[in-house]
Amino acid sequence: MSDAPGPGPAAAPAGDRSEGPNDQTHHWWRLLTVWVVLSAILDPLFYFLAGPHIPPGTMTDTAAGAQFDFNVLFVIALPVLLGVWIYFIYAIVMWRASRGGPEPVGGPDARGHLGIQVGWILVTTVIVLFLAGFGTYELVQPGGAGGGEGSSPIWTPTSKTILPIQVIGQQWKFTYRYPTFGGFETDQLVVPNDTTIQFNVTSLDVIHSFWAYQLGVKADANPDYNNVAYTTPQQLGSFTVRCAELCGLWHGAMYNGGVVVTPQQFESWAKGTEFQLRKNTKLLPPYALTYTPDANGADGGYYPDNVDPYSKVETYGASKGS
Ligand SMILES: [Cu+2]
Repeated sequence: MSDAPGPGPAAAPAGDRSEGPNDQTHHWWRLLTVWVVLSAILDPLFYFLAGPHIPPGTMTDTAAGAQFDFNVLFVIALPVLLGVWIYFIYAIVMWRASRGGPEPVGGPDARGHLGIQVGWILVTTVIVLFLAGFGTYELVQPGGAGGGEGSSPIWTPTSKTILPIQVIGQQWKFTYRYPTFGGFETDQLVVPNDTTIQFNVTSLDVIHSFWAYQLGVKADANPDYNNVAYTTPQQLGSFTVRCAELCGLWHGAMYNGGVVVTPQQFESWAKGTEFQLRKNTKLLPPYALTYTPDANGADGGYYPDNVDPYSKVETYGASKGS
């Protein structure tokens, strides 16, 4: 930035009274110094003071990943923001028209400066390309980073033991089925710590979105579709689940909570609930990755039931039998 061309007579800022026309490069050095010093102070301040509190927290590996990614983006964005603001404020203070003085005029430099143009393009290109690479790596490396990856994920976690939990969106609640525990269904979401979870997200009616905020998991819930998202809890505690897709009248009330418990607590909860709900589980459709929408709606929804006589024909337009 110090290679500013020699000042011509018209290049001297008209409003600058304190310095002669030969001091142009001083502006750059001053701006550069303020920018470097402020960036060097504010970046670490943000990263170490605010960074650990940035949502969604660190309850799972994917949440921690999202927090880290946000902080990296912010640390890179802050100097850019500072550069614009510092120059803006400096220009207003230094080069404003003086009262009753001559109008400020743009000199030759105002029309183009090769160094600044090349530098600006180079720096922004490097930043954007770096972030594209960084973002891609951060998405792939943790097995989809908590996002829904579709029914056949290409980025899978390395963990050998994976607990599948089915998330069923429906107007207007989420229920959860645990296929490795007899396929019982409950509206309680309990997940074990230190265990890789495979959420199989689907819907019985319209499109919903399973957003387990503190888990750093968000996956669309579509009828007739199994959307897979992975995460691994690393902290005990409670979290919230919200529907993040406008899904009808009570969309705003479609939320509940869940808990991360120890693997031992989970094991006893799951076995206990499996036993407790065993009669209900028999009435449910067999566990499947998706459930065919059933127009009969005998259960207040499209969940195909295998006990209701009206629901044997699971197609739209099915009529009541004789
Ligand atoms: Cu919903």
